[in-house]
Amino acid sequence: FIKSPSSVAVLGVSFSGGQPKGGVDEGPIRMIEHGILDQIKDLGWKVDHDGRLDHYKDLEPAEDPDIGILKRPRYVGAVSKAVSEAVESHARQGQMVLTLGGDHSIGLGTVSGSTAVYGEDTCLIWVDAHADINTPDSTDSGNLHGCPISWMLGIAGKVEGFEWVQPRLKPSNLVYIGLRDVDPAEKRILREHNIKAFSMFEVDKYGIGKVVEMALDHVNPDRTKPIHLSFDVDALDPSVAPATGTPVRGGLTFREGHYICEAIAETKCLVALDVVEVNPLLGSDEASWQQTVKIGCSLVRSALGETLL
Ligand code: Z70
Ligand code: MN
Ligand code: MN
Ligand code: MN
Repeated sequence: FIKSPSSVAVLGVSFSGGQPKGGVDEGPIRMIEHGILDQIKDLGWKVDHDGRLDHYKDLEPAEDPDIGILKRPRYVGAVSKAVSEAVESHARQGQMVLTLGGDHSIGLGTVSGSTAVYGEDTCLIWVDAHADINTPDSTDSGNLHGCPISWMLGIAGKVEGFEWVQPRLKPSNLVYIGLRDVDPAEKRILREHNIKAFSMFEVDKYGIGKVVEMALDHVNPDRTKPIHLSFDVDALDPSVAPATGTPVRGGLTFREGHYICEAIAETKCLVALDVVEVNPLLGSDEASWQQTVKIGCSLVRSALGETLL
């Protein structure tokens, strides 16, 4: 893979079907209105954005009845397939791929696009309050943004809409940072597959610098493998990023969140970045959603090298 690409493709995925709250589909447009594209250009990147915000409305099936408890399975599956193809085609051209979400179900698409190109070397760093690793059998909510990783690992079983998925992520190449709201069934899955996770407990215990170093040492000891960073803004403390669907207290500070992005930028191994679950219709007032949009943009800039001298 190209260690320092000069061009970044920006995909706006205006999708909310992986969870019940409206508004998360407005994350991309608000980040673009806030100036994220020019901000990236100002960092010296060539920005490839076709001006489209994909709602994938044409992929919404006329009928999409629940499968067991799973909500909108065919729509979520179809959107992730389209996202995967888009990410793959840009990555094949040697571009960094930035995906602005949208709810985290689209992570199945973005990561599938990366692993299609970079294969089993691909490292996935999932920054989140949640593990998003429920299987269709283990989920209690039926919200598919809580399940994308189970498909990547090939433990989801067969579900209509997801036949296209090729599980190419090795459990040893996955690491979490920021967890604090993990379902009992998810804890069993993490243990069973020996998946490395740094919860807020480890962030407090070791400090963010050590945690990121240990996370990188686990998935990418020589700093030679491509990294996909999937950043759910609910990893941040709700006082820092209030406008998100499932805020959980006790999260990352402003600096801890940015530090993760900066340390990954420093490796020069980043090939893809997702910033998801920004919901401008949530938060108590105008200032609180604007603060969240602004932080989404500054996380992107940090991951793309802003803070490095
Ligand atoms: C829970 C579930 C989740 C985000 C909530 C929550 C998952 N484990 N993810 N909010 N971003 O429903 O499966
Ligand atoms: Mn394009
Ligand atoms: Mn998530
Ligand atoms: Mn989350």
